[in-house]
Amino acid sequence: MKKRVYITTPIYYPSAKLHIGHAYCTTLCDVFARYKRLMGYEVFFLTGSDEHGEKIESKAKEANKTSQQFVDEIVVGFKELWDALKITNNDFIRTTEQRHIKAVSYVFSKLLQKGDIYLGNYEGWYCVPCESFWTETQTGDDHLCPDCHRPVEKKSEESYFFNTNKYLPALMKHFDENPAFLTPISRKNEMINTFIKPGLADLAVSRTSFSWGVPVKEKPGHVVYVWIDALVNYISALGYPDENAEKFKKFWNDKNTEIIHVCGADITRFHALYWPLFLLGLDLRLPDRVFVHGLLMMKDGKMSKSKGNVIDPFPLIERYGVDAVRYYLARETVFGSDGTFTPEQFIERVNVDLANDYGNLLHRTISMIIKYFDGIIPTYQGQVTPFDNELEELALSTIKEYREQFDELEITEAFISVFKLVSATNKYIDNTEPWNLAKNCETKALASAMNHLANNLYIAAVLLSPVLVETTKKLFTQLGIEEKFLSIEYLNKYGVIGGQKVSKGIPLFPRLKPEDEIEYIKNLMS
Ligand code: ME8
Repeated sequence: MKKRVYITTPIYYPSAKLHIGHAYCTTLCDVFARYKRLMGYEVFFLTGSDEHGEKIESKAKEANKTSQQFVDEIVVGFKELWDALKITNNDFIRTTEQRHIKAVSYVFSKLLQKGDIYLGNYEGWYCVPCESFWTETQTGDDHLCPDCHRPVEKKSEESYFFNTNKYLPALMKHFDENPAFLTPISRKNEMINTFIKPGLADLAVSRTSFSWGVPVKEKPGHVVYVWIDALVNYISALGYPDENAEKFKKFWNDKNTEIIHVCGADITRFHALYWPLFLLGLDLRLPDRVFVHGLLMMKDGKMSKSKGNVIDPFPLIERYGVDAVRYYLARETVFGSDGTFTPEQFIERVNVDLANDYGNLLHRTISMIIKYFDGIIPTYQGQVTPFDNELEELALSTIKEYREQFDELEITEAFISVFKLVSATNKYIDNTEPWNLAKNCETKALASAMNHLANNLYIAAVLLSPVLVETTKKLFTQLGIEEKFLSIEYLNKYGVIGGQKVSKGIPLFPRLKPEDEIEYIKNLMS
């Protein structure tokens, strides 16, 4: 069993402000990182910015700024967003940092010396926004980029290429031997059918048409093309090329570390094919998993500035709180599938799950404990009411299921499991009818009911803590539970909570008025 995890997000382009799609990926990785820490793992969680390339160079010119000034300003906004979303990354790598530039130069030279990179001439169809060359067949008769569907232009330039065929058999073997390497499985099939079967093209790895990049020291005029530059962040952040660097030894070279790259479906082939090929060229270990998440769309299709349907996460966080936004992102769209952002679903998710099911359960429980037991949670007495056994079994099986799902990155499913437990706990109130137990002076059964409610709320709160980073503390405070109980070790046995003094607090999630809030969110789209 691996006890360390290295998890990465893509490093985003600072060509514009980040939107809800970027927030989606980073939040889900953060939720996973927090889950693993909760389970006692040592985690290194990395995100960053991919700052070189033609697009940034031209955007900076348009804005009358140097490329460095331009990216510096935008990256401040990245970091502010991650702070607002309470992202717990252990490092933030910028590709313009010296530590990264040094690694990229080293990688390029090493692959060149080994003969894995050769000088050639590139002719192809180029998409400037995606910074990708495409073949004739891929762009079709209309010559449109297969990814973003914008027109591509014919380009020819001297370029270095990475020889993909040399390591392809080794990569295919890795695919065969590690079925979980690329998931969801549909992505693996897509890679094999779209890229491997027709023959994987050698990848252009240098450019002469712009200068905002890491210079190829062996050939003045060439800069390292964006994908070697970008992907190397995953090791430069750990100290590579110094293979004795503490972090590199611990989080890359040690087999006890599970290495997980998360990326969107738009960049699967770079992570699942080219990156492992580069690593094989560098004689480095391959990652354990590449997990591909789907893209968040808007009702009218892809998010884009020109359509005016981009959602900025900041005002959402400000108005609804960080936990509502994090929960919506983790719960609404199955991690691994495409999803659609709608204001209606956002409000419904917050109202139904968080305000009604979860928040209300806490409110009802606390009110009853105050009313019937002067605010002290009765201690656990085993199974007393006819409904206790079933509820306990469900709680314990939920913990198990949740862990299995989370370990497989089935994050949405894991939270669905927790909310089934929350619903069953609400149902337990209807079944046990505490008000009748009180009326009939069935004190032992009433105490047991209150204890089970408190214990189930506690379990749900611990399981939700990777996503609800502020609410969990509020719930603990209202139930009088000490912070040390926010740990997986207390979840092995049912009934640890009891004897605490509860206190009434403000509702965890106020109920939102759908019409007003839907209008508010619609006005945020720009
Ligand atoms: O591709 N829905 O950067 P990028 C969900 N620099 N996720 C989305 C999304 C959406 N609508 N839009 C973007 C790059 N993303 C390169 C990466 S990595 C070595 C280099 C997320 O700024 C998703 O994770 O275009 C996607 O893969 C990534 O942002 C692309 O970010």
